[in-house]
Amino acid sequence: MTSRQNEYLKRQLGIFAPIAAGLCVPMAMNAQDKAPEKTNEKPLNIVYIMTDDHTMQMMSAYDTRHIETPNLDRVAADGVRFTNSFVANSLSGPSRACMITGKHSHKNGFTDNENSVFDNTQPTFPKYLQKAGYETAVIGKWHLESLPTGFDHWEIVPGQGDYYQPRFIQMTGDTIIRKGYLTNVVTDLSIDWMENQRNKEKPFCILIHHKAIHRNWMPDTMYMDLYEDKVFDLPDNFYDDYEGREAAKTAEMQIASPHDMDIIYDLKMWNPDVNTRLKGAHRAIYGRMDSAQRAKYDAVYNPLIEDFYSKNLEGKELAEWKYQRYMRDYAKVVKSLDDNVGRVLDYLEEAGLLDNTLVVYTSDQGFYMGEHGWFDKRFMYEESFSTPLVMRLPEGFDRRGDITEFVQNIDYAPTFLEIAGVEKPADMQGESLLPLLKGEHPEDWRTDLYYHFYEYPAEHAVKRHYGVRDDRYKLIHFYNDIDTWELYDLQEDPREMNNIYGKPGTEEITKRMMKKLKENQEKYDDPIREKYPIEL
Ligand code: SGN
Ligand code: CA
Repeated sequence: MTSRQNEYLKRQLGIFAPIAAGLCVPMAMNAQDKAPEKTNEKPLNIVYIMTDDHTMQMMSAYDTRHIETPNLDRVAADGVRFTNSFVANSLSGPSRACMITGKHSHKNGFTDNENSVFDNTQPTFPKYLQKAGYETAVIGKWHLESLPTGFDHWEIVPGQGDYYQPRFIQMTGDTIIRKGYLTNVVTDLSIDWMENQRNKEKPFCILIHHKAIHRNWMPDTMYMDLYEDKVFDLPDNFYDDYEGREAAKTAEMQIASPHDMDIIYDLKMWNPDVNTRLKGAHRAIYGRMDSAQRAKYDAVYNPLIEDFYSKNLEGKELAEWKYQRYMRDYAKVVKSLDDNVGRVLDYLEEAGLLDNTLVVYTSDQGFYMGEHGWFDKRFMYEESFSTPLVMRLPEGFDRRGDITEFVQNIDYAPTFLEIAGVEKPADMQGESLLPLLKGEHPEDWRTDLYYHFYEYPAEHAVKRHYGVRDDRYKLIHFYNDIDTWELYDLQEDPREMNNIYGKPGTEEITKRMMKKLKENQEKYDDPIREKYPIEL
């Protein structure tokens, strides 16, 4: 647990003792407190599975180049795949806050992982669901610093969580250690709650939040040697020089950089005689393994370590070796996740719940798998702005295949409310996806998306920025200690290599996109527009 979280936990358990006892907490619910109008005879359950840093490139429902994810694809096959799915702020805590409130970061107050603490007295969709008679639970990564409210049951990991022998914070305030590999443990706890703990008279909503596939990509023992023979294709812009993109030049998320991607921590090439920035963090993680896990780990990684140091790789050879190592470990962690999503689907089927349950699979944001030479996220560029989103639909929903409308993680809360028959609160900024799930194509559906990233100065050094994207163009303003604009034609330049902002011939497009940016900042009421007013 971080010291900030620890402090908050203590404070909160003192002030809000009723939370731990599972009693009601006073909160700022507004006019929408009225009794829900039920739209379904038999209310639908919601199983929301969210991973961390899982990107479309590594999910075969979206991209078949790298790995197979049969269970994730099963979710999509019995339902829908969103092909234009995006986040509002590509970072864990902010993304989770957007998701749970249905509001952009400037409205829910959780702008970045470093300094924000989620005001847990504000309205969230689980609170509205509880009022509508749902039983709610969250298990796994939480990352909002304050404790969960609006849940009948919760068990969360402190901060980023541990892959092995994970620590969990329980509703009593105790932190306990559970044996095993986190992805399996989160699934065990979730299934146990659905089967043995919840009130089966009520509809339920469970948020199953995995740490996988977050850095530093530690695999489960059974998959430690998986993909070791696989050679992943190098993205064609792996050697990007960031020409014309000032913010990209100073970002610290390059696979090739010894500072950004740590050979010991990230790539597990332990060597007592080599000192790296994050060497200690690797030791702490290794130290959490039990003897059986460590034996398996050593058996797989020790020969790789020996081989690596004997080769003395340099330059491009080293960069490409790092890329392969990164892809393999990431892919192994996805494999366990995929298995565990399969376990949840199997459980729902065996328990007879599948017909009456909406199953959602998504991630807190996308990730770079070597595109632009990077790992990590944060940028409004496509790989990290987008996020996988597939849904298995319950009986009565015949829609199958792709939904191509623009959707964003602020839409999940209003969707779940509509499913529960609760009217969308006036201050919720997202749109319910229910019409899309029913096969409708609302004419007034949004035609552009708004984005705002705040976490700077911080790890990975990605400058603050906001922007707007429509079906063809993207306009971004990097601000704070920089003042640069970027404009992309996604049709001509889908990899966003060519910043055309300020180039002759782009005047009309720029004007149009500036207008859209201004409109979105007004629509969502982002105060940044007072600091950087857009003159048309
Ligand atoms: C940690 C990671 C970063 C990562 C952030 C945010 N560093 O700080 O690489 O960008 O989390 O990730 S590490 O050395 O601790 O692994 S997020 O998904 O939680 O937002
Ligand atoms: Ca994340």
